[in-house]
Amino acid sequence: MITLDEFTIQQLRLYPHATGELSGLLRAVGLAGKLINAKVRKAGLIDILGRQGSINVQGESVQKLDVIANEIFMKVLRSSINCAGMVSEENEDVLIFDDQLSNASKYVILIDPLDGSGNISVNMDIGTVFSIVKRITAKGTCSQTKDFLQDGKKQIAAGYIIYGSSTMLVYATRRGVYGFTLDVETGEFYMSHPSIKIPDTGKNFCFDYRYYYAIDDRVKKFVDDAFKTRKGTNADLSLRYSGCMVADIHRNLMEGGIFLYPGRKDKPDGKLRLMYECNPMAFITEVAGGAATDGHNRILDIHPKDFHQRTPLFIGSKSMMIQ
Ligand code: AHM
Ligand code: MG
Repeated sequence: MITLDEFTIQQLRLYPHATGELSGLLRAVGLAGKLINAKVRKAGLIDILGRQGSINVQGESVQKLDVIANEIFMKVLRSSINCAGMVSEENEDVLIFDDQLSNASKYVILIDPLDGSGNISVNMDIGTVFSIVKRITAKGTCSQTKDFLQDGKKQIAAGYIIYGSSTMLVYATRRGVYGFTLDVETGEFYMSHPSIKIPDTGKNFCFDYRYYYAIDDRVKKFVDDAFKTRKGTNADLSLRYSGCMVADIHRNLMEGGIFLYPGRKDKPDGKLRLMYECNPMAFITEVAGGAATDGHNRILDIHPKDFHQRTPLFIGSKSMMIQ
């Protein structure tokens, strides 16, 4: 039984020059996840369900739990002193931690504190997604653009937490993808999935079909072909779409499948955010042996221009990808 804390410390020993900051940062994310989990588990009993009343930087209605999760991350990461700042789906601007120790940290983090927030009020899966990059400016001079606006392929680590029938934290470094399940009795994340590899194909096809008539002909054909009953091939494909990208991609990592959120006539770049949704999920999926593109190009090669920019996303088992 290896805990998340023990495992990150063990990993540290593999690198003689490591300072322990990445391990510390991953443990801080784990702590924030436990605090959010504690709220989620009694969501129907305390006053945290429903809309908060404001509209976020994305123009979307903010749920109370979105705000709570964001505040938990801001507090935990600031006091962990293992990152120099954070970008969040819920904050318009970059948050730089300006105390001396944080500002000397090697890493910055980009987060969607609560993914799938439309699922909260109906007690369905929700998640957290995070991306960690190494800052490139000198210590004490953290820069909003240089440090945070880096290509996805520069990620040092990325992960997600799924608040599902159990709560899991999954993270990837270039070495592998590791999954930990929260034991609520002891309050520890224990390693449950030591090496996650995505099957090369699978049964799951995750797409919000209501957009079928607004997507371009190429993607329409991709969807049509997937569901054509061909003996011995895709006859048993299931349409799965939970409204929580983290949950759908998690299922595909376990069983094989594809998730797509394409661009459409009214939203050519789709909905999902590059920096803290698509990049981290693409990094994890690639390390697990899968693929992630915007329909043409690799997600991890996109040069970002804005912290909150969107991109179409096709992600999952290699043999199921759009060509
Ligand atoms: P959120 O981060 O505001 O919750 O939005 C992201 C979510 C994804 O988890 C999910 O796949 C998608 O939005 C659902 O959107 P749609 O209703 O357009 O299919
Ligand atoms: Mg999201």
